[in-house]
Amino acid sequence: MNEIKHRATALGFAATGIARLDKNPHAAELDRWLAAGHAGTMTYLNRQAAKRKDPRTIMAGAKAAVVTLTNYFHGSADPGPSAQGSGKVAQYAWSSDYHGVLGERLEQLAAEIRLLVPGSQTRCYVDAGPVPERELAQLAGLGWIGKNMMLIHPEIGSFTFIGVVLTDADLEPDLPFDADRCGTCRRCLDACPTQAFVGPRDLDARACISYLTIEHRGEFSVLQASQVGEWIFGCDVCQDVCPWNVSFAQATADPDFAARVEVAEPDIEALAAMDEQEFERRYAGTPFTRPGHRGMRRNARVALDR
Ligand code: B12
Ligand code: SF4
Ligand code: SF4
Repeated sequence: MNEIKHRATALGFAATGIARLDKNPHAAELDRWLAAGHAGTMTYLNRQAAKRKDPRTIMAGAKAAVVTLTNYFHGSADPGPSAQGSGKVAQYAWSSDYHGVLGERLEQLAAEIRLLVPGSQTRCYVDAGPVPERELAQLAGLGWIGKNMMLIHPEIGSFTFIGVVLTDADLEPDLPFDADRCGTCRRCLDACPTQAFVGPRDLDARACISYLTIEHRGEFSVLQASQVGEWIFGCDVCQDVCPWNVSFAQATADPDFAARVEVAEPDIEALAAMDEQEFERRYAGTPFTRPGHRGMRRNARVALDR
């Protein structure tokens, strides 16, 4: 369905592919990952497992997934230490909350699909929802799953958001991206500051800085605090070192993803002392609302104590 892809490009998506919905061929990997406890306190992943293992059950009659990538890269990979007085924030969080921006764009794409296939139904997902997004992106031909578990597009790299429109329209699927272009490389596994990878494509989220700074509630142990280091929201190390990003990632020119200095380079001294009202005023509508006032104050204090 080339017309859908043309319309997706016009809406600002960097790449689009179509996957036929079927049983998830890597359901066993998900089961093993959950059984090993690698999801930590993200218990919603256990509750959603049945749907992730068979995405046809997410929406009645769903036959296909239109999968999109949106580039959020802001500049050269591995930018070095954070600016003076500021903690490090993962690049995907440097702008306004992507859930809102992409949610609207996906709704526009869904409306186009319903126009092209009259009578069809659609449902949009980005990040929140029981959708195995990386798996569907690989099946839709958009790239391979790297050893760092990221979906890597061969011409764009991995600094991308995945957005999905499920539909009951009978769309012609793309071929899956079956090659594994990691080869013998293992830079991401070796560079992870917390050794969070148990093996290739197997991440113990409990040790991942992204999980610790965003999902973990309560204080950090002494070990966790030392591992988190300068990062106060997310972590980019396993993507910064990836040769596919070093060679191919291009900075986005999309105004909806323009970096906001108060998120990209937050003043950690101010953040560590900030009251809840001020936090709401400054950070409403940004990704910082996920860990919230408490979580971000904890992260800033730990970064200050280094
Ligand atoms: C929970 C979650 C996390 C957790 C756990 C991460 C993890 N590795 O699973 C935490 C909080 C740690 C996290 C961190 C990050 N996340 Co996150 N996260 C998710 C979420 C909500 C679910 C992922 C999940 O189900 N994990 C469980 C594992 C087992 O499943 P999976 O990742 O889908 O992996 C499947 C494949 O790997 C497949 N598989 C296994 N072996 C093989 C082998 C082959 C050959 C193939 C083809 C497939 C395959 O089986 C698995 C099960 O189906 C998704 C959104 C979504 N709805 O899917 C976003 C998502 C994966 N995250 C995303 C991002 C951006 C990040 C961060 C980069 C953010 C940051 N900078 O801090 C980091 C990256 C950490 C990393 N290296 O994975 C993006 C990834 C985009 C991309 N291009 O890949 C997603 C898709 C959100 C989005 N809509 O854009 N995240
Ligand atoms: S995001 Fe950071 S801590 Fe998490 S796996 Fe990648 S390098 Fe390790
Ligand atoms: S750093 Fe190397 S092993 Fe890791 S995802 Fe990139 S190419 Fe694959």
